[in-house]
Amino acid sequence: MTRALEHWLRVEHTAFCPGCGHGILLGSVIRAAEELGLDRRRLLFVSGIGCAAWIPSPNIKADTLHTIHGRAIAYATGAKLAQPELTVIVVSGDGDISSIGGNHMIHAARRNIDMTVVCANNEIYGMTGGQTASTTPLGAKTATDPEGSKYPPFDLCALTRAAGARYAARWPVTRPRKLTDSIKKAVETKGFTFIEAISPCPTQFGRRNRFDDLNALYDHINNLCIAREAAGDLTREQLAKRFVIGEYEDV
Ligand SMILES: Cc1ncc(C[n+]2csc(CCOP(=O)(O)OP(=O)(O)O)c2C)c(N)n1
Ligand SMILES: [Mg+2]
Repeated sequence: MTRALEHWLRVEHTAFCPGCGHGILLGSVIRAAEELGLDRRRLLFVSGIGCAAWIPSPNIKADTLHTIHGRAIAYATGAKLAQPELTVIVVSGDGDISSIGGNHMIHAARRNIDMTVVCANNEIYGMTGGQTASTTPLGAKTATDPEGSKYPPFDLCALTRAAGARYAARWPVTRPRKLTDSIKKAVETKGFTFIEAISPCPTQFGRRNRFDDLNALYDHINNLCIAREAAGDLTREQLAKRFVIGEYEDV
């Protein structure tokens, strides 16, 4: 962590497992806050429950609401309605935001509540032992689907855009500069905006899916990424296991 960002941190070390992508996302979030020059007196981070919910709280030195599972966006909505001058940024996990919290996600997008939601997608419920999430890839092994998940995952950017998000973007944590730039753009865009950060989970996802070597998991995720521009020629089936990366915005 560079010196310029240290004043955004409350802690010297995070509690994330070795190789977890959430720490890289933490870096991108505070770099975006720093580069935007966000005023801490008008800034609120909100998270639910899960490993990713620890990204803002206790790590970021700003006001943080560490709430209950699946309800981060509901709390964030309340805070924004009570104090419209706040910049509200939700940072939480794929399970928290899009599985148990999926209804809040789509309705906040539909109502165009002015907030940015950063979803750390590690494709699994990391903290509770590796259960299947709404983002788990078809065929991926989890604690609850030892034979492989039977259902396709949500495309969270398409889902939030269809529900009304003014801006959405998807990047893996291996592209931290892209993530930072998209978080900045999302925060600066009025209305509901959504960032999906693909964040590898070596402990729960990697271990069950035979990525014993950390590099293999990171390589695997990088290899699955395909730019939006290049994805246009592929069929739904061909794209089913890929991460289409890039920005989705109004023209
Ligand atoms: C109402 C309720 N249901 C279930 C739980 C158990 N629980 C806590 S975190 C979590 C999953 C978190 O997964 P995710 O949001 O993807 O975060 P990750 O740990 O993967 O970063 C679950 C099921 C809970 N705390 N509260
Ligand atoms: Mg998760």
